[in-house]
Amino acid sequence: MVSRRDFMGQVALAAAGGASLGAAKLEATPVDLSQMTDQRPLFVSTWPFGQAVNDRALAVKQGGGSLLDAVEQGIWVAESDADNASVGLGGIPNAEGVVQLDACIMDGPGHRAGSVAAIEDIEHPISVARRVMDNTKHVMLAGAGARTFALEEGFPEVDLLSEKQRRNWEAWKKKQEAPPVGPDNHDTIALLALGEDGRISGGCSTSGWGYKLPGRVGDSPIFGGGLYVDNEVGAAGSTGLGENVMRYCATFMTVEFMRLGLDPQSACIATIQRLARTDPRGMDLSIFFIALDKQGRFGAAGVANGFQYAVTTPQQSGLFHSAALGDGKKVPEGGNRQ
Ligand code: SD4
Repeated sequence: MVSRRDFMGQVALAAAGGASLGAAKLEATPVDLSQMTDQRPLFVSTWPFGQAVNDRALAVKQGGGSLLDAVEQGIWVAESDADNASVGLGGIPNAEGVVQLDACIMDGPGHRAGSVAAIEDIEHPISVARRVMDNTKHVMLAGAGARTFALEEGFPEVDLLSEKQRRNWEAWKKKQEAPPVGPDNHDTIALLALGEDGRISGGCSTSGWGYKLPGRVGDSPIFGGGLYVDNEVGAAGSTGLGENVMRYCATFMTVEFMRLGLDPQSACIATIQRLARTDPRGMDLSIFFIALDKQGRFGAAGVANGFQYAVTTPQQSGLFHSAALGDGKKVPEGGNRQ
């Protein structure tokens, strides 16, 4: 069994290996042995709050649920946490003070997918995304239509705006400044899962960019944006400024890099390098990726230091630091919202 401390002890090496890659080459970093496991199920998710999500997912799976149940119900933990200001209940509202949520889910076998965008008044958009996948002929529902569908499916109507976020929003409205988000309460949950039978599933859920324009849809409900799953290869998820992810189909790119032979961390690095070469902003993109492959390897990379991700199997659970590219600046106070 590898303890959390052992996990943490190995991360510096992994990060250093990632950062040393040349800018234009498609090449693998040496795989850190702590970044592969034959233990199943394997859950990999974004940010330290992903650990509680992984724990729930593991419990659901061990309790007899499917891998997809594990993904869905794991994500419920972040969605129901009112102290988490970037997912579900208690999320930061849009510029009009309305919480609008984005989420998607993918199931590797059959390449099945469901998604909701800019949905209001529903605590668990990940479950609505699953119903879209399971109960409709469609892949994505947005806005008022998504909300109506959810209510018809029996989801309760919930006031998602917490008192704290309402006060913050009123203060923001007066000043129209950057949102006051602390380092412990930011960002999207993306959860990737590999089952005992090689099945791969994933989900993603967020309240998106705080004080966004009403109707803004980020990368999180977009396949190839916030999430991509390919049952032959692996899965990737993203957090950060969605505008800089969805323009590039970045998680699709990460999975395709893995198909070409890169390990997950190298694939995340190669994705960021590709975007940075193309984008006028270079590395100034505020983006972070996690990935896992069919063999049970996992990894992450971002354009700044300080992005942590959670990894859980029945035998071990811990946080890793991602490889950091760019100039190694820290994730800014307040997460990556700008
Ligand atoms: C979005 N990617 O809506 C999400 C939010 C996020 O760090 O992850 N913020 O753009």
